[in-house]
Amino acid sequence: MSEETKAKSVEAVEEKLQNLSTKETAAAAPADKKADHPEHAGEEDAEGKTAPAAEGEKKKKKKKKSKKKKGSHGISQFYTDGVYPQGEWMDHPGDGNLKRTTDEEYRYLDNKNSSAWNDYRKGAEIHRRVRKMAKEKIKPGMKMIEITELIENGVRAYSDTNDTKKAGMGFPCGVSLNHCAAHYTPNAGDKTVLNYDDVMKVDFGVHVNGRIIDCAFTHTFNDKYDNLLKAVKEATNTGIKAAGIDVRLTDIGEQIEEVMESYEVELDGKTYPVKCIRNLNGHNIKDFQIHGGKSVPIVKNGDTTRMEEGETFAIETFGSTGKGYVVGSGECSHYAKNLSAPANAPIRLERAKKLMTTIENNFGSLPFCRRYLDRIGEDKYLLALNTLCKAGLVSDYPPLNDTRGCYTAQYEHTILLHPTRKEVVSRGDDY
Ligand SMILES: [Co+2]
Repeated sequence: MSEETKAKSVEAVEEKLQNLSTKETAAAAPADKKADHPEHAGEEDAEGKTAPAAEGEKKKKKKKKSKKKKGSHGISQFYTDGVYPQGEWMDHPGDGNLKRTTDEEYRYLDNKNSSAWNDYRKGAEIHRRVRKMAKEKIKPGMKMIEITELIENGVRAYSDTNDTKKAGMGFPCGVSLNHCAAHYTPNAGDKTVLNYDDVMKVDFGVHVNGRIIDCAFTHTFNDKYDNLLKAVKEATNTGIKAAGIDVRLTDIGEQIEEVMESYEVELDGKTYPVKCIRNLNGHNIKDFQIHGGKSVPIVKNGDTTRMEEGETFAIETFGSTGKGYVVGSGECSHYAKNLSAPANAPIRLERAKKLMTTIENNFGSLPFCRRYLDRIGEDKYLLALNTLCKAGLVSDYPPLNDTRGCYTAQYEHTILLHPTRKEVVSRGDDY
C-alpha cells in the first residue's frame, strides 16, 4: 500500500472518531452504553459500575467534551474514569460452582485481578466500536487491503498509544474468504476484491497491556448464507454457555458439534449439511500469547483437560459446507515469534538476525503479518523471514482452507473465567 493511500485511510478513521465523539457527546455516554449491551444493562446498573446516568452528569460531560482539545484521541476520551464496560455475565455451569456467585472469598480473589479485567474490557470496547464501524463501511468492490487497513487503523486510532507493545492490534486482521476459514490477510500488492457473494470471516485481535481480545464474526451480503451463519453463531453461543471452571474440554466440543450439525443450508438449489471444521479449535489466552496451550475442540474429541479458575478463553467455532477439515496452503501472511524455540539457535544470516530484533522490538510474542513489517519501514525481508521460520525462531501460519468451492463461517468471543462467574467480555448487541 502506498504512503498516500495509507494517509487517506488514517484520515478517514480520524474523521470517524471525530464523528463518534460528537455523536456520543450529544447522546450522553451512559445511554449509549445501555444500548450497546441490552442483555446485561440491568446488571451493570445494579452494580452501579458503569452507568452513572443522571441529567446533571450528562451536562457535566458535555461541557468537558466541548472544552477538550488536547489529550487522548483514543477510547479513553469516552471513559475519563478509566473504567471500561463489563461484558455479559453468566454463571459457571454445574452445582459445584453455585457457591462461587455469592461466596465473599471468591469475590476477594477476583478483585485482586481487577486491573487485568479492565484491560480486557477496554480491548473489548475497542473491538465493538471498530467492528460496528467496519460493518457499516464494508461494501462489495472494496479491496481486501482497504478492508484490513480500515479495521487495523480503527484499532490503532482507539488505542491511546503508538507503542504497539502497549496496546493495539493483538494479531493481524483476518479476512478469510469462502473456503478459506482462517489466517488469510492480504500481503502488499494483493489485488483481491470483496464480492457480493463472498463469505468473509473478520477475525481481529485487540490487546491492551498484552491482554488480548480474540473475537470474530462472518460478514455476508447475500442472505442465502443466513442459515450457515446462524448455525455457527448458535454453536459458538453453545460453547460459551457450556464453558466454565472445571468443565472438560471434550464436553464443550460435544455440545458445539451437536448444535452445529443440526443445521443444513440450501445454496442455489442444493442442500448441504453444516459440518464443524474438526481441526480448528478455540484456545486459552495468556498475556501476549494468543494460544496459551489448551485447545477447545468443536467436536467431541476425548480431551478430558478442564478449564480452570482465572483462565481466559477464546471460544470460536467454524462451520463448513465442505469437508469440515482444513489444510494450510497458499501464500503466507501470518507469523509469530516461536515461544518454544531453542534459546540460542544460531542465526548465520546477518539480515535475519536484525529482522529478529525488529520483530521482538515491535511485536514481542504477538502475531504479526507482512504488512506490519512494511508499515514499520522494513523491505526485502522475505529471505530473512523465511530463514527465521526454517530455524524455528518464527512460526508461519499459512491460510487454512477447506475444499475449494465450499463456504465456511466463524464466530468467536473471548470469555474470562472469574472465580465468581464467567464474563463474555467481547459480547455486543451485534453478536
Ligand atoms: Co481465536
